[in-house]
Amino acid sequence: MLDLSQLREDIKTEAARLGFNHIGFAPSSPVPHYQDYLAWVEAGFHAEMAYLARQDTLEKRGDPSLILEGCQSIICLAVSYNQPETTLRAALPGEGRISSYARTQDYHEQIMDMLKQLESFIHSRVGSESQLKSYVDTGPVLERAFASQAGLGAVGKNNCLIIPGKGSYLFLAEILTNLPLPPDQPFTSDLCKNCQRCIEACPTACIQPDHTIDASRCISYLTIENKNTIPDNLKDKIGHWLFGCDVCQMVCPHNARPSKETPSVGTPVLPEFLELTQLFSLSESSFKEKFNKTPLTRPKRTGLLRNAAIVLGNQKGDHALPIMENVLKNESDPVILDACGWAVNQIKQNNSANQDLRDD
Ligand code: B12
Ligand code: SF4
Ligand code: SF4
Repeated sequence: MLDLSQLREDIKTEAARLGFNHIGFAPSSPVPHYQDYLAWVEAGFHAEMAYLARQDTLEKRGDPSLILEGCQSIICLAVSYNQPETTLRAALPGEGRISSYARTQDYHEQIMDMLKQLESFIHSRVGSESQLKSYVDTGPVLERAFASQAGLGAVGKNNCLIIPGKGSYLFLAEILTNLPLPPDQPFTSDLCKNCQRCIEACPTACIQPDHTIDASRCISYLTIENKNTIPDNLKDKIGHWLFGCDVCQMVCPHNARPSKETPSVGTPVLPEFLELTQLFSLSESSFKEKFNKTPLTRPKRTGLLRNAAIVLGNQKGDHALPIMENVLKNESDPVILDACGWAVNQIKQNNSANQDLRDD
């Protein structure tokens, strides 16, 4: 007879050995906050991320047994990643900032390896007939809502899963299973109370009052997932963010003094701030080589150069002008051209405003 409580304890021990920092168990049904998710999609807040609104994935998000037949439990896991070193330093002229999660090698592969090892362990204990399905980020699963249901922590107003005393610089992952593992108590405390810091600090004011965000305005979306030009009214809000955005986490008091955990995703391979003008000399192949296996390949060369041009336009530094003008002459990609054209205008307008001041 299988002792499920003992199995649960053994899974916890093995998960910790593999490098998972937190673990909790949730029943797979009912799906927490599914109606909130549907309302979010209905409002169009998913922007161009069509996969989030596809009928088949909508249904799977609402019913994990459509992903794994007979699904009964979700083993929710969290892995800490490296926190920003210098919390509030702005980029120096010519530099762009990389969000903290993106500085190590791509987490998907690393965490999936850990999940596969945990799967093997469970199979070794209960036999291969038990059904297991692992995801990290890319599956049609409400990862934050389930992590909270499994007792890990609360979803803050900034929409991030926060673990008390540990903060929110965490990746989430899960294993769906047909094993009826005893669940944890859901996390019910409100960790935000009257705090509004993230809402006030968000550069694009995209944080909604209901623990969700309007992704179409979020800098993380605009600089990573968005394949097109960035709307002019949002370009200046990007500030110094070359890739992703950490503002709503950096201002969060739960990240002020979290007890640091050893990240299992390794040490950073990219700096916190990257020199921007050098990016414009990268060919497609040298771009791939330089950022190989890091998240910076996600927006491709086009997206990263678009972002770099916008940051340079925001900084209005004269030194970038000849480089931007050269790109305008030699580049054919409309997305890069749009961003460089805007940047050149920003720098020139700034120069003539300074000239006017000198003339006065
Ligand atoms: C699409 C996506 C994005 C989009 C949209 C983000 C968003 N906030 O909706 C964009 C590209 C903008 C994005 C950005 C980021 N992302 Co992202 N993203 C996802 C993805 C794939 C789906 C998220 C989603 O479904 N969004 C729709 C909203 C409505 O759902 P939700 O975020 O799950 O929110 C639910 C909870 O708020 C829940 N809820 C729970 N408790 C409570 C309590 C109350 C009172 C209420 C009302 C609701 C509520 O209700 C909502 C609906 O179910 C998940 C992976 C996954 N499969 O879940 C990663 C994920 C959320 N991203 C992650 C990360 C790390 C980031 C960034 C920090 C990266 C960066 N530095 O740039 C930013 C953070 C931006 C932010 N403030 O949320 C992590 C978050 C880890 C954490 N600690 O929360 C995840 C879980 C990936 C992972 N496996 O680690 N992301
Ligand atoms: S990631 Fe940046 S832009 Fe997106 S919600 Fe947070 S602060 Fe706002
Ligand atoms: S900054 Fe304040 S309101 Fe925002 S998530 Fe953190 S505690 Fe909650």
